[in-house]
Amino acid sequence: MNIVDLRSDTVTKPTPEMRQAMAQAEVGDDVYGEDPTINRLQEMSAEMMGKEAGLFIPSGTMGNLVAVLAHCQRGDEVILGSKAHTFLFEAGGISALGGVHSCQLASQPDGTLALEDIRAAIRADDPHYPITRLIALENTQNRCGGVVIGLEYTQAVGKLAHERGLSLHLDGARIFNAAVALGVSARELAEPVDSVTFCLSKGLSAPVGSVLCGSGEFIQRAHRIRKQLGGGMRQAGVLAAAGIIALEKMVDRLAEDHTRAKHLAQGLANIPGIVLDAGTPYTNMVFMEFTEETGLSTRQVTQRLAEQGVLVGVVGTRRFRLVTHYWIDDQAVEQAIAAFAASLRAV
Ligand code: TLP
Repeated sequence: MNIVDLRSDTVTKPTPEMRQAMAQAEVGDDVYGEDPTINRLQEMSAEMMGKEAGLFIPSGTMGNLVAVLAHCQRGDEVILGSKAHTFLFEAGGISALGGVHSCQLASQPDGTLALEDIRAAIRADDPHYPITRLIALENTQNRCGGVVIGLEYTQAVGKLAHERGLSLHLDGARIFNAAVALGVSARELAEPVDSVTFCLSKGLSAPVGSVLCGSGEFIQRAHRIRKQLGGGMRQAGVLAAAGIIALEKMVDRLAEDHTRAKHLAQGLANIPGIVLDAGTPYTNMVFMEFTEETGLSTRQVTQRLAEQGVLVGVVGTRRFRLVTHYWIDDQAVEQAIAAFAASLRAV
């Protein structure tokens, strides 16, 4: 049976071209800065993000952690969204490992933080308070539906941050999805921010890795922190080689994932018992619920879907996230729609 894995775009496996590049990659000891493939990936990444330098990091989670620790001292505060990945899904690393305090503002349905909320959250200079040091945004915003944050908004937050002497970090795990959806370059989207992480191992299909980009001085600090966290890798050029293919070949095709997500949503909308989130999909994620009237539990539905080869992400009671990616073709979309129709039919 063909398995249609819609749980996440993190499940993507490397393409044949990536596997070939990995096998042939020139490598060296990256802790000495001697891996030519990693150096090339970092240079390409910095160029694509419009920053001075880049740093290859094992995961998006570590990328955000390194960034926050490079911006903040212990006891400093980062302003972020209540639905930010760094707040929800990074195991509290910034607090546990960095002693960084978080100020969570309500993530708005469009993925933004209200500018007036940010303004009000910036602390006065008072010994009772932690020092506000950093603002963090996420684009696309995962838990707000994979929604795209516009350029003007990011510019407004950048302006506010810099006027108040703060830095702005962007969790751009899916910044290329945002760029493709908006028809702008990732460089433009990252222009207002001081640092940005993006993932090679999601929609871009590389097996491992993220890149953190920022000023030369910032990346130097980040380099030491990555080492402290045990993220200094040696001959990881075999991984970076796949990342280079990801950047060269896999960015523009993300539009196909967005189109397939739309087809998937259209097919699901016709099935009695399914309610799609308003506006979904914005990019490669479809968020949906099935109604209580179906008389089925979340577990029953996921089991029925799995029996038909369809794997979905459970994000709440009767609530799923379905993510399209390189390994989901038109036929997989049809298989998923048919499986939902069959699974939600009366018990
Ligand atoms: N997100 C994963 C899960 O952790 C939820 C997913 O399936 O979407 N930033 C954002 C916005 C992310 O969505 C993720 C992964 C990360 C950072 C972390 O990346 P990794 O998994 O490489 O640590």
